[in-house]
Amino acid sequence: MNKFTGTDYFNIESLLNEEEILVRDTVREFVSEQIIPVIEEYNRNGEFPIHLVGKMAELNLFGGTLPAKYGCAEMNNVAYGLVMQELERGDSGIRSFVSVQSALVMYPIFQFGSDEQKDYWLPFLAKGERIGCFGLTEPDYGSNPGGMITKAEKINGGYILNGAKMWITNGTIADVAVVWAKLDGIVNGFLVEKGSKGFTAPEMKGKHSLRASVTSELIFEDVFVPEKNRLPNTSGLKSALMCLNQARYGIAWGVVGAMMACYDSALNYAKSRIQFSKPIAAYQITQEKLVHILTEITKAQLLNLQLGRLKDAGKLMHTQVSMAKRNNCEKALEAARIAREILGANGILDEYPVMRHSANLESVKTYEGTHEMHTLIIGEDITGYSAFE
Ligand code: TGC
Ligand code: FAD
Repeated sequence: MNKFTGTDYFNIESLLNEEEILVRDTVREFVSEQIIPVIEEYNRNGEFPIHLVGKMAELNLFGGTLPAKYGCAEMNNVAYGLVMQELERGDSGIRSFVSVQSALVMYPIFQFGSDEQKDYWLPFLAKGERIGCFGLTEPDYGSNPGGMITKAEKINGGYILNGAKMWITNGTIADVAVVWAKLDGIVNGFLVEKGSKGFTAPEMKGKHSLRASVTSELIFEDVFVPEKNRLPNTSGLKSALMCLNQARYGIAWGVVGAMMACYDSALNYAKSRIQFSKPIAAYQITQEKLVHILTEITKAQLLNLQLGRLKDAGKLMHTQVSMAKRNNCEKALEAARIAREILGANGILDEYPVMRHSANLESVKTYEGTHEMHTLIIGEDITGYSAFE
């Protein structure tokens, strides 16, 4: 097989610095050598390739933008985005793992935790010696997490937690769950440790999407959470939403990797598949499809780069993250479906990555805020009218 060299029609590489290119190429090689050869089997078996955690930790991919004093790479946001892009070329489930560990577990501990919590948890999480998950969604509260019913009650020395979360990436394999619950009606963040009495995290089975990722329920029945495990600097739902911005940012970049994989597969296939005595790449309709995918990749890459530069400059608005997440997920799913068409019947086989990416992107378009939620977030920003209710 040819070495993957990226999809870069507009020479966007010329806008990257040396460190960003180095990070991208290192992860690209890792994905080609360590993820792509095994991912179809894990996907088929519905298992997360847990052996990759240590390898990704060696590459310092967890909590990539956080300070070196916690063992993190302290890279800029563009480099972090490129990590997400390359990982998702392998599989959305692997990018999800790193997203959750970095943006939804290490970030809230860093942002809202005490010094003791940061000093204790961040180095373990950076080394992949502890795995985390993020529990916001509930069975009856998905797009509207502010309605959550999971609650904490203050008692001597800590809190008693009751409720349930659903659709939680990494839940069953996590050592620590960042859990959002109402305390006196106000959303607070808590660190719930594996093995706490009354806490269970059964895996959800039967997924057609993100099969190489663990998705779980989190159930809390009178779980005691010690005072030291409340994130002291959270302030209502806004704190949870701040974490989502970090994860949505990574998704906007990640799905470009999935698009690249689909484009690469469709282009190579179209050049070699002969019908009516010619490669199907020689037909205008196939060319239009390939051009459409490539154009959407290029637009998404440019959107992401500016998003990253704004984030690095501290000027990013969460509505801009919504626009990139919304657009790029929609276009990635569309690209995967078109790529599948180009491969004809072969497109449904796991000999090619296209159908796996297409199925994964159904989840990616839904989680971290559905397409509709991001439409309404941007709609409210530009019109001044909230259309959620
Ligand atoms: P609302 O009244 O609009 O907002 C409450 C306060 O928060 C502020 N705010 C934000 N702040 C920072 N970042 C954001 N993205 C923010 N969005 C809102 C807002 O200004 C307000 O501040 P203040 O100072 O006035 O109090 O809250 P609402 O209850 O009306 O909800 C708004 C809505 C619908 C946009 C929000 O709930 C939402 O985003 N819903 C979508 C839910 C979602 O995305 N869930 C994701 C769960 S985690 C996940 O899916 C992980 S996937 C993992 C993987 O990669 O595998
Ligand atoms: P609902 O909110 O029930 O929405 C159903 C449909 O109604 C959607 O199309 C939605 O856009 C539409 N809709 C809802 N309200 C409106 C409205 N006001 N106007 C117009 N349309 C509306 N959550 C976590 O907390 N942590 C995780 O780690 C996590 N990982 C996940 C992993 C996977 C594989 C998946 C699939 C989900 C994960 N989620 C996680 C949950 C995810 O964030 C939610 O699925 C998502 O926020 C949508 O919620 P819902 O599925 O309950 O859909």
